[in-house]
Amino acid sequence: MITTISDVHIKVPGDKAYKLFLSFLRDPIVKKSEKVVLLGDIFDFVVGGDQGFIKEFQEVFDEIKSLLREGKQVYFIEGNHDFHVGKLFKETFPDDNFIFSKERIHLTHQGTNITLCHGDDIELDNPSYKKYSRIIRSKPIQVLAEWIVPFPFTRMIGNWASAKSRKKNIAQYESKSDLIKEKFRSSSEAAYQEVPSQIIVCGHSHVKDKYESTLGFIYINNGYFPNEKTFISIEKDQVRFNELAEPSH
Ligand SMILES: [Mn+2]
Repeated sequence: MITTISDVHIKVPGDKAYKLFLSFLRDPIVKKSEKVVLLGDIFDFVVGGDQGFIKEFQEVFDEIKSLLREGKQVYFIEGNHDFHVGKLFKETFPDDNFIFSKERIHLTHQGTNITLCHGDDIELDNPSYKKYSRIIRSKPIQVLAEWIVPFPFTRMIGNWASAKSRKKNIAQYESKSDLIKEKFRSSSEAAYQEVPSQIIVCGHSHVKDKYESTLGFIYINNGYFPNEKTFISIEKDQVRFNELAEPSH
């Protein structure tokens, strides 16, 4: 089984998102899965190579280490709130079972082809966001963030990303969620045309959805985790939402 989650948006240790994420990492369904896929925006702001992030969220990183010790594969796919973290995370998890990716991945599990992406990469339209994202996630900025000026500089980027996202969230929850749902369904269909998978998992939209496309695949998105408190599991060709066994700690 694969379990996957996105858009937790942990801001500070001990906040609601932090506790819920620990509940996810300790959930019995997660504990019996072979692959755990962290699909981006787990943190509201972790950018660059600063070890301070590991200390700040120590309990979370220790819990991920224990999943790796149990022999699970743990994937981390960058979001638009936690990026340029390849160097830092690979140092933190020096384990072949930890798989880091800056972009979407395609894998076959129990005979099912699955695409896993944060979602901003497949999202149709939104040219101003794409321009911003191309700059902020470019190689020169990655080198700066990972090696040269980690903290104050990345904090600035993070605040900028969070402000953009807050604006986005307010808009989404107020009136646009149906439009966004439709847009992500179309975006997943465009992604399917590039690489056909039976299941396409996305985050980023903050709109929870499960949709069977007439093209013959399933698109699923766990939405904004602190509100939904659900995560996704995939067993053979079955994909579903799961409630947390312990939604609070
Ligand atoms: Mn996002």
